Amino acid sequence: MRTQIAIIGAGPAGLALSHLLHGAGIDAVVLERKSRSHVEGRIRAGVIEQVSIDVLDAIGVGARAHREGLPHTGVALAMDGEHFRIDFKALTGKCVTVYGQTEITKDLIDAAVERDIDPVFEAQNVGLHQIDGQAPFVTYEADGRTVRLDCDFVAGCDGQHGVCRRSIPGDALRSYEQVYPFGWLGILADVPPCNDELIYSNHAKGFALASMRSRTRSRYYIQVPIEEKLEEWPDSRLWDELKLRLDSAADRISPGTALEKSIAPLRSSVTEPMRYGRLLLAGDAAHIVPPTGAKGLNLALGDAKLLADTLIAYFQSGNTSGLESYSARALARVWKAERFSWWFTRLMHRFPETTGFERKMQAAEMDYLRHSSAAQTSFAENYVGLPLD
Ligand code: FAS
Ligand code: PHB
Repeated sequence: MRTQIAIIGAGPAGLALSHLLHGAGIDAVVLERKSRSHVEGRIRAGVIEQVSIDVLDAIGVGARAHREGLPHTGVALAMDGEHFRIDFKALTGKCVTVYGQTEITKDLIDAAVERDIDPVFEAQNVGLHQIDGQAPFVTYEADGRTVRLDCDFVAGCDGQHGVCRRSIPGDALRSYEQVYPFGWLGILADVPPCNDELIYSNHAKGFALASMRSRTRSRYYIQVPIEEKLEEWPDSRLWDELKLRLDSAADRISPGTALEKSIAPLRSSVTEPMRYGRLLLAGDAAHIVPPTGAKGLNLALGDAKLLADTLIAYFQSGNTSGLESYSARALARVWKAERFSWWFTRLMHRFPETTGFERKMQAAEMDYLRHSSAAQTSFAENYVGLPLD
């Protein structure tokens, strides 16, 4: 078999890339190791930047996000019983949209099937070959057969635990990482949200976040020690803890049965460069952000757009300069999102080893943010999303 681009992974990065290339008449095959129902069932991000909505519209799959997504013009921050709102619409003219990654993935896959892009699900043991040469190929197993797929390029969109980044020789990579000493315990429940905008709270007992998926489905998170076990958190205990940490909205929190409950570790990590020969990385395959800044999904869609433009320029005009600068251009945006996510995580969480002085720094930073329009504008610019290029 032969294609122009072998795309590994049917997450937001891989699927968006396949549509953008399809729109430019470039042939691609998407290989995904999980089943379609597994990929469509995952509960992940929920806040989308305008830049990401623009990518979905460019692909022609943004209609449902516009119809069912909730535009948010601001966000509430709280610390030590004080809370205030940052109006990013007034400060930047832009807003974000609350629309689940689960729904985006369904929209991308439905449209892919309609357009005969047909991702290959349950493709096992994907292997990359000759990615440092002129004629790379990929092998995988499907329906008990081993398939060889020759291609011009491989797009590594297979997330943090994928095969692509691991296929690059260690001495060709530089990795940067910060692991946080806590995780996020998240709950999804069909109860009305306690507020019409997100609330980020830095409480003495730890961070808490009130988010949502719709006006009838809520998503909440609390900070827990990294070694915490899910079984230690029956729903009732979690709702009590949320009422404690989201004190400004406690009387509006309606408990309900968990549809999904999980603990996710928090990590910042970047792998450079995002290109190795004929392999180009995009999304979580190259970088991870803590979810505090809601940047993971948005970086994945941003990378997909940048990579698509790069490959389209190459195939349409033989222009290789985009290929040469792809990694630097993508990383320029990635590092800014990493910085914002790291800064916001440090501001809103209680670190076990925090000294009195560091706590005072958090309080002073929050007080400055509360009273400075310059600080709020910087926050808003980063939260609504920095331009692609
Ligand atoms: P993805 O991980 O989404 O997709 C990669 C795909 O590649 C997967 O479908 C995987 O099955 C496939 N794959 C992996 N290895 C393969 C192989 N060897 N062969 C074939 N296919 C392979 N962000 C937020 O902003 N807010 C959140 O609340 C939030 N929650 C998250 C919770 C979890 C548990 C995780 C992991 C991430 C969360 N994120 C969140 C970040 C998330 O949104 C990611 O940034 C986003 O999914 C990245 O998209 P992709 O780069 O496409 O990678
Ligand atoms: C979510 O709704 O899942 C969500 C929202 C904002 C974040 C992280 C997660 O910062």
